[in-house]
Amino acid sequence: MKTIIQNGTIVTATDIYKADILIENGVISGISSHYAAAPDANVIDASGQYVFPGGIDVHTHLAWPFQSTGTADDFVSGTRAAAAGGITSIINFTNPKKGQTLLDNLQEWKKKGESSLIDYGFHSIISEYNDHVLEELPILADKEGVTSIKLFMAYKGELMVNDREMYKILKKAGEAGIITNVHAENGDIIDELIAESLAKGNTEPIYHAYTRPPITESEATGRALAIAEAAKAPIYIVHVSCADALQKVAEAKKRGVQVTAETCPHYLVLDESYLELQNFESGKYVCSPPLREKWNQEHLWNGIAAGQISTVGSDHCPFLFEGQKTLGRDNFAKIPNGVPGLEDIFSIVYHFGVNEGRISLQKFVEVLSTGPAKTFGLYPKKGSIGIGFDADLVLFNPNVSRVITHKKQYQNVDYNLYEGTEVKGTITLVLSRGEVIVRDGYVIGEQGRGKFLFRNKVSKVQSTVSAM
Ligand code: DUC
Ligand code: ZN
Ligand code: ZN
Ligand code: ZN
Repeated sequence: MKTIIQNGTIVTATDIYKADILIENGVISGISSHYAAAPDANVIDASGQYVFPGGIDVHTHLAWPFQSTGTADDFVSGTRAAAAGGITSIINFTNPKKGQTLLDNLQEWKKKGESSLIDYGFHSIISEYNDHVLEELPILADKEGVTSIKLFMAYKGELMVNDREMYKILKKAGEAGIITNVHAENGDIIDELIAESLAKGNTEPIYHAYTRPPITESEATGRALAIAEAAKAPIYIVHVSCADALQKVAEAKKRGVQVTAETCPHYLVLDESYLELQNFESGKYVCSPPLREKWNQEHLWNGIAAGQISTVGSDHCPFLFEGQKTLGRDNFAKIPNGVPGLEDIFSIVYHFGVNEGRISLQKFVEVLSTGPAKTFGLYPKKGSIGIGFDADLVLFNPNVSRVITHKKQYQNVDYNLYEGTEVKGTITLVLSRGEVIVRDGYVIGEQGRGKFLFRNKVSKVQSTVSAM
């Protein structure tokens, strides 16, 4: 069966044009000014709508054990939420058990991934350095198509690695064609600031922000970039939240460091004042790095427009308010760090970015699809609309508004960060490899249809920089 999408406005990272799309066997087989309806074709009318490449969210924590609890979405609820929100591929973090090899750990995560509705890959987290880890890296890339790993510079005792370990891992990863994600916060200073704060009886959620000030992020960002430079390896800085850290990225790019930077919707739209909401509503907004003073947002948007930031990832790390976030009612340090966001990333970036004039339509596609695909070895299979690409497509009506509410979400959380926010633009149809998986807000695709993404090696980070 063929599918023809007629009369839509196709948007890629470089172009906007009206054309019809022909899909055969899940792949885009033609783009033309017109394809006539045929008896053997399923025809979709996209008049008045944008046709975007499916979103690629490279920062998700589905089914993730963390801080003595675990995230509220698994691969069933999480990938349904993703699909509903226009995301057709995710790359999720693994979480290794102490003493387990990366390869054994990956097999466990691939099993979990089998219930996915959309296509999925993994970044292998390395939290325990040993020589075996180094030996496994080339196998991970060559045999498993896992071409990215993740290191943490915070969460000592649970995830943190030291500088020497980082250097050795980055160096070997770079040689193996693997890009290293880095969570850049100075864990030692933060642990001391938390201890000082609690000793003074400062236990409210706002102290989460005060004990993780921008200097702890910018210092670690600068250090991570220096380590990557010394190791001559590509590096991906996850969740850049503030102007000072972004400045470190800009300086490193100037020196020729192979760095790609990501920010998240919550840093673009929400600010530190949410951590002062009454009745512990503030607990809902605790994530790391923390929400920042509002003036940082303009720097992040400008960073996207100028190409310093190449991707927006959700950092979807959902915890229930009742029973999980409330663990820290009397002590901010016990609030699990993380916020939900996968279902709304597309809407939020479109509304506050494109609608409000901060970025172009092409830039929107670049940071949500093309940039992530190029950075993580999925391009040119995913990440654009062109002949030979998977038919992962989002039909979007820019003239219909919707109000975001947790009452109408697929993600398994009892709240939404953007509750009550009206966003202009609504997803009407989502296709994954040519199959309609979401129609008018309803997920109709079957669980388990998602495929594991065997990714290309990342020998050199391809620049996704372009003007606004
Ligand atoms: N930050 C979060 O908010 N959650 C997961 C881990 C992290 O780094
Ligand atoms: Zn036509
Ligand atoms: Zn992180
Ligand atoms: Zn994260």
